[in-house]
Amino acid sequence: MRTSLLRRLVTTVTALGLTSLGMVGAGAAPAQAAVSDCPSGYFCAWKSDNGTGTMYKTNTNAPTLGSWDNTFLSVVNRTNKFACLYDDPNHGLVGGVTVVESSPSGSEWGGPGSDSVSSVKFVPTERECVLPAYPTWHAATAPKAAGFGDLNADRVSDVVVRDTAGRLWFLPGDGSGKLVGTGGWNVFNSLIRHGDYSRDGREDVIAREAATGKLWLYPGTGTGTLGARKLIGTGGWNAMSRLVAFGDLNGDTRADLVAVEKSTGKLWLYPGTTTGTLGARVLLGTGGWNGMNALVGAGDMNGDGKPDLVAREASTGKLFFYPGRTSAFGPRVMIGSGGWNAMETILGIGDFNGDGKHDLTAVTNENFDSDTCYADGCLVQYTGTGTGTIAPGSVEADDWWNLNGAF
Ligand SMILES: [Ca+2]
Ligand SMILES: [Ca+2]
Ligand SMILES: [Ca+2]
Ligand SMILES: [Ca+2]
Repeated sequence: MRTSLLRRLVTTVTALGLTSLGMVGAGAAPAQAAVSDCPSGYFCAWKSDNGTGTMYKTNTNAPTLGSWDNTFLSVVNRTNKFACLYDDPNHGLVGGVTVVESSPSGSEWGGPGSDSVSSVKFVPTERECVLPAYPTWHAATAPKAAGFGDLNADRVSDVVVRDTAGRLWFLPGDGSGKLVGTGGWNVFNSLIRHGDYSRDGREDVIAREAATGKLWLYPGTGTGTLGARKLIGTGGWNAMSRLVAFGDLNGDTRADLVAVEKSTGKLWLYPGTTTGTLGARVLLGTGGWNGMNALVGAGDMNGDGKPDLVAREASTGKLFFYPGRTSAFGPRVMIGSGGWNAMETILGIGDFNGDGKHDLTAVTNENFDSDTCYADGCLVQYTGTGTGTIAPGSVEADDWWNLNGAF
């Protein structure tokens, strides 16, 4: 779907002979408008293919182009947003759409990929040229009490998505999306949830700051939004390759964190405490956990009351189920025989189909190939059987591309 809707702008500055512009000799005609005449903060277009002649400019959405309709032959985007060029007026999607990336300096310019541009729109993320900022998420009401994978406590499994502009979107499960983080979230290199760390009965989010290795708690408010953050790890958390917000593994009813130590491959339990901070760590796995390239806090998939772990083995693409015990995991069981490296993200977000059993959700990467989805950006749903295993996957959406994580 994406390739038919989005064409990338190819810029070839030197091939278009721009270097000769401005080098007019004595007695020559006055210099024409050139690409460099496009003001900072504007999108500009010309009827010539080399950025000369009469110049069109705008920095606001243009549903129609008047006398400029179907005339753009060269363009430059000096705004700080993506410029979407539509073959249809009014930003319609029947014809083609070209995305022109931001080039504030104006150094990147070229042909628009179409001589039939009829409207222009500016958006913060590329996907918004053709789709909402957030992807499609549908889930059913679960019969059991709220708690796992349910930030707004309505018993419907929900997802939080980060977009490429650093915003957070809360997807309640009815196909809609709500902006819950207006920007700045790209400073984190890990975003996790699953469990109530602050003990107010609401699920919280934990974020690791890439630049500092600090760990922050963003308390859930119970509506899908997040409250004022609190520092729960003063530094050093970048020594961990993977963090999993897990639910309660040690059985004290407080949610815990599980993490893999990069240098040793050890798996550690960081217990939640009465104050909402993390207590002294406990060894869960003596080594080898660096061989896993995804860890998923999946909730209680086998129905014994203890949350379980799902992990992907990097070398084989196999998926394993580790049943939770008290401050430990039982022997693992293979629940996916291969191919799981074609998933960009594997999410444990509770019971999405409302049968009372925890399920798994995955978003594909460029290596995925099936009858119903090719390449990245598909949402594949795997219903849990209640024993820790999962049923074959079903592709439920194809608009999960051009995002920056989901949790
Ligand atoms: Ca919910
Ligand atoms: Ca605990
Ligand atoms: Ca369990
Ligand atoms: Ca289920």
